Amino acid sequence: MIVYGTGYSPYVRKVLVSLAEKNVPHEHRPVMFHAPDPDFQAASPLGKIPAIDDGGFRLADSSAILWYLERKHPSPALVPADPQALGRAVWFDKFGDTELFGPLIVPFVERVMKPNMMGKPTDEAAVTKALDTDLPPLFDCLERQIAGSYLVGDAFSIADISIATGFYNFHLAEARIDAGRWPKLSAYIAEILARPSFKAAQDARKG
Ligand SMILES: N[C@@H](CCC(=O)N[C@@H](CS)C(=O)NCC(=O)O)C(=O)O
Repeated sequence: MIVYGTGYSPYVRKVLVSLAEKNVPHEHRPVMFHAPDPDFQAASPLGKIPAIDDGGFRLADSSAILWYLERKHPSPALVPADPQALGRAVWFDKFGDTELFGPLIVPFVERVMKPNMMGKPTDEAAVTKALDTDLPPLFDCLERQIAGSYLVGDAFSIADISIATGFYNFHLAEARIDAGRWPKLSAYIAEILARPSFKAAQDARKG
């Protein structure tokens, strides 16, 4: 299986973590979004990352890919079987990809991408707005949801992958979760990012 997309992308990381958890061999091609590579373009109709090519079967979108991987490589399960747990896991996946992603990626875009990859200056006011205004209600929400090592039931799942993935970029941008204000979230994210699968995905980020 070929995985397209730079490992700096939180969405690509979802796929790399899932593959590592399931121990599925793959070749990582760390292209940027909208890369002119025709094979990547064929796999990603909108030019977004991630996309995969699994022996000629092409698919884009991190959540679609995670569900595909779940059916093709069911063990270990990353999608809960219990209906209520499944519903909550899908909710967290959507929450991570939509509400959380936007403000969580701001410090990385402003402090890492703009100066180092785009030749543009950092907008610290945008970082301050994300950290002081946009993220606290979302962190409050997550703090209320955390009751153990995992977000859903007693097993690691797509919920944990989708919520934790963007915090890797958050940390790269020297942003931190205030452990005094959000102790459960801070400890939970540290634990999830320390998993070998996240470490493997982090090692693949260069490119
Ligand atoms: N819903 C998509 C979102 C993927 C996405 O937006 N990836 C970003 C990179 S982190 C991208 O390709 N951006 C380029 C664009 O939006 O045109 C997924 O889950 O894979």
